[in-house]
Amino acid sequence: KNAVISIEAEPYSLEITPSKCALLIIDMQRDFLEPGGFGEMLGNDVSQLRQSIEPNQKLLVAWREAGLQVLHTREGHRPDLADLPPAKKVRGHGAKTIGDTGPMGRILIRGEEGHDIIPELYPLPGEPVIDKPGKGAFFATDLHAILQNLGITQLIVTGVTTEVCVNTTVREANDRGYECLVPEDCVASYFPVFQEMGLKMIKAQGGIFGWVSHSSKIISALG
Ligand code: TIU
Repeated sequence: KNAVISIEAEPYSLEITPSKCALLIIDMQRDFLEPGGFGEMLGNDVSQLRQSIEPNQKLLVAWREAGLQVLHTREGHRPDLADLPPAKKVRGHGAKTIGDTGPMGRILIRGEEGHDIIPELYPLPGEPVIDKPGKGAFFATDLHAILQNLGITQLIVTGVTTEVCVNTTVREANDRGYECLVPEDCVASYFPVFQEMGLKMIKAQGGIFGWVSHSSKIISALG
């Protein structure tokens, strides 16, 4: 776990120390990935996101088998909505917005069915779950403190959506000194063009925010 391994990536290979590298799975929640949730209510096609489930499962299994650190995040708010900015509550102008009751309970509210992580990627006891009110996983959460306590300096960031919560989190992490690698098959967007551009933005300019790779490259490097 302390031996450095090289993962083939763009714009160039990333050397990781597995004991210092965590798998951070962003917002693989029923509200984003299942019919009847928040994502579909916003007018999106959830099948675009569902393509990332199987690659995430394979990577998660390999990462757990190697005995490495896994963390999960969930976007959502307090049942009393006290942490929901009014500007976010009204966003989208839909008939229903965050906090209203949908087919999977109150939309994006902690403790509701739709807010929870999909069964395919459900956290194991002992894997930290970070509840976040915003798009970035560092804003108003204890993620940075937890990563520091664990001695983590590198992140494999997966989840949804590529251009929103994944990109925001990668930028936040990069500014805090973490090296971030994004496996392209383990992130997804409702919009194919945003998927493509969201990944290009990360790796452009010599890896301005991080590295882009594929789950198969990570799994083979774990060997
Ligand atoms: N997790 C996340 O990306 N939250 C979003 O609201 N994403 C959308 O793309 N809507």
